[in-house]
Amino acid sequence: MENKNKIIIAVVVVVVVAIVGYWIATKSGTNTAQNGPAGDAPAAVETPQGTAAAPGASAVTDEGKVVTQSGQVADNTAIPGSMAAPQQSAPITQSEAPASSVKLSVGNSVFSPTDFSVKTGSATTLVLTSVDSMTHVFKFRDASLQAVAVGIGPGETRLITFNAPTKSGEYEFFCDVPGHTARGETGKMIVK
Ligand SMILES: [Cu+2]
Repeated sequence: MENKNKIIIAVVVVVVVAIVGYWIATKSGTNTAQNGPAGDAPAAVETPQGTAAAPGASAVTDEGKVVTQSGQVADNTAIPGSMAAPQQSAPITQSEAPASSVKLSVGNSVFSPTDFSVKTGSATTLVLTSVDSMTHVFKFRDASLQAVAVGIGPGETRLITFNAPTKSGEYEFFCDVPGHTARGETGKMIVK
């Protein structure tokens, strides 16, 4: 008789643990669905100057110009990260990137794709993702684009919106982390 009671208690405990476990799993599943990778909504934010593709990034005006927080046209020759420069965004998920953006991944000694094309003078959003366990720093070789720089930590995605050059041509980009360019992290932007 005593053994039978012990068995019943054990069964009840197992059932309660299973129900609580299922409830916690369901609850966290709901939270993931609310914030998570399945959420394809762009991270775009409205600012007084215009629309930014993600929090922290420079806004684009209704006229299609990338501007600073004070409303000046962003200066591609400014010191990276300075007030006059186009700003990189806070970290985002890849699915939060705008559909019209140029998406680049970097890792394992290569950019993918290695080149991309943009229209002269257009407001261009570049989305950079680190796909390995390293930090990478995207930069252009030409001084006319020195302000367009994005640093991403391991596995991180960030974007930058800038005014593409008005002069057509090829603009080389590279990873500025020591040793990464030599290993093959380079590519080119074709402006036409
Ligand atoms: Cu790198």
